[in-house]
Amino acid sequence: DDGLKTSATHAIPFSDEVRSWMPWCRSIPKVELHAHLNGSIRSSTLLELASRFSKMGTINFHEVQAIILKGDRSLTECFKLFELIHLLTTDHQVITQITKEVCAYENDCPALFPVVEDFASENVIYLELRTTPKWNASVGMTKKSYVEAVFAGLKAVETVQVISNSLDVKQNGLEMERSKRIIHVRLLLSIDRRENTEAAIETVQLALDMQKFGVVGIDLSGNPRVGDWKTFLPALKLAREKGLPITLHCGEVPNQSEIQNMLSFQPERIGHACCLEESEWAQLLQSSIPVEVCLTSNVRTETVPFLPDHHFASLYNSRHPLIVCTDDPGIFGTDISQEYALAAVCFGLTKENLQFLARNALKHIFANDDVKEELENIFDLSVNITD
Ligand code: 6MZ
Repeated sequence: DDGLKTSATHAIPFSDEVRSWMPWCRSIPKVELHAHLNGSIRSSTLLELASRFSKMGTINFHEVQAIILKGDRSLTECFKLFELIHLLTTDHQVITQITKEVCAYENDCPALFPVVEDFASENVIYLELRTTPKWNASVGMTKKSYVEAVFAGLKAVETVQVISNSLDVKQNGLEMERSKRIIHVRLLLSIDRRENTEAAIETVQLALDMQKFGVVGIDLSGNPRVGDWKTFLPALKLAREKGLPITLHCGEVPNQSEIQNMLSFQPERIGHACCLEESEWAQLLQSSIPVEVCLTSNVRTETVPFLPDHHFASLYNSRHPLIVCTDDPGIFGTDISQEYALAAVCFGLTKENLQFLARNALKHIFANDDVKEELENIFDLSVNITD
C-alpha cells in the first residue's frame, strides 16, 4: 500500500506528489530518532485493546472509538488521547506486545500490530525509541519492570538487534540477502513534564542502570504547557554528569525563558524548535544542536500553521543539523517514509538530498564513533541492495 496515510488538508498540501514519492522513500534505508512508543501504536491496535477493556466493562467502546478515530487533533486533545492510551497499555504483557512483532494476545485474539515491526517495514535500519517509564502499583508495575517489559518486546522480534554502546553492531550479509531487514534498536527514557524532581531523578538513575541493556539517553517530553524547567534540571544535570546524552522537547509552544534555558543547557539534541524568537533562533544556529524535525506532528498540533512555512526550510538552508522524524506515527497517521516524501515535495529536495539527510542522521545518534561508523557501513550496504 503506497497510499498516503494522512489525508490532504490545506495545512499539508500536494498529496498527489507526496504519494508519488512514497515508493522511493520507503525503499531507502532510514534512521528514526524521535518516536514515542505509545504514540507509535496503530489505531487498529488501540481499538483492539479498547474492545478487550470494554468486554471487561471498564470502558465504553463507542466513546473510546470516537476519540481514537478522530482525524485532526489539537495539542491539548493529543495529550488527552495519551491519557487514554496509557489506560489501555497499563500491564506488562501489553507493553511487551505493543513493542514486539505481530503476536497473538492469548490464543484466540486477533494479531496486535507491532511498533518495531512497523518501523522495520519502512526500512528503518536504526531506531532510538523513546518511552516514559511508568509505575502502577495495582498491576505490580515499577518503572524498572515497565522498561523490562519493553525490552522483552524488542527481544521477541527476530529481526531486532538491541545494541548498547559497548556492543558491536553486527549485520549479517546473508540475512540481508534473504531480505530480512535487521533493525537496530535502542531506548531513550523519557521524563514526563508532569513528574516531580524525585521521579525525574529515578528515571535517570534507571537509565544509568540499564545502559548495559541498550538504554542510551534521556528525553524530556510531555505536555509542553505543564511543568517547569527548574523541576527537571537536577535530573538532567545528573544525566549530564554521568555522560548520558539528553534530548529535550524544546519550543513546542511559546515559552521564551524555558527555550533560552534549554538552549543554554546545550542538550545533545532537541525536538521540534517551533516557537523560537529571532534571538533564540540565532542562538540555536550558533549552537549546532541537532534538531529532530517532526513535520506532520507540528502541523497537526498547529504549532506550525502551514507545512510549506515549516522551519525545516530555514534549518536546511542554514545547513543546520536536522533529522527527519515521526514523533507519534500512530497518533498522527504518518510514517517515516511519508515524512521524507513531505520534505521532498514541500521543500523541493532531490533524491540525493533525501539520501544525504537519512545517512547524515547517523552522525547525531547517541553512540560512540565506532557504532556510528558500523551503522554507516550498514546503511551503504542497504542502499546498494535497494538500488
Ligand atoms: C511532547 C510528547 C509528544 O512515553 O508513553 N509525547 N511530548 N510533545 C509531543 N508532541 C505531540 N508526543 C508524545 O509515549 C507517549 C508520551 O510521549 C510524550 C508524552 O509524554 C506522551 O504521554 P510513551 O511511550
